[in-house]
Amino acid sequence: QEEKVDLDISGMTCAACSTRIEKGLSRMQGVSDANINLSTETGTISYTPGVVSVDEVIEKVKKLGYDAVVKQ
Ligand code: 9UX
Repeated sequence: QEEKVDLDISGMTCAACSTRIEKGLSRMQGVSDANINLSTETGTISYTPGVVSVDEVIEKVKKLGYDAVVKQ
């Protein structure tokens, strides 16, 4: 029952930023994969609903110092 969500992420200025977000999100319970693209300012996160929510993923990105919204 794994799902994927696409995010628009702003505030990344160097390649280490995208790596920081990937590592931070990957450490969360319920997140199985996080691919962040610096040049397109997007990310795809694989997660298990019920273990972690999209809101919690977005809050984590914000705690790391960036902003994120669900990609429309
Ligand atoms: Mo690069 Mo990003 O020095 O927070 S890691 S700007």
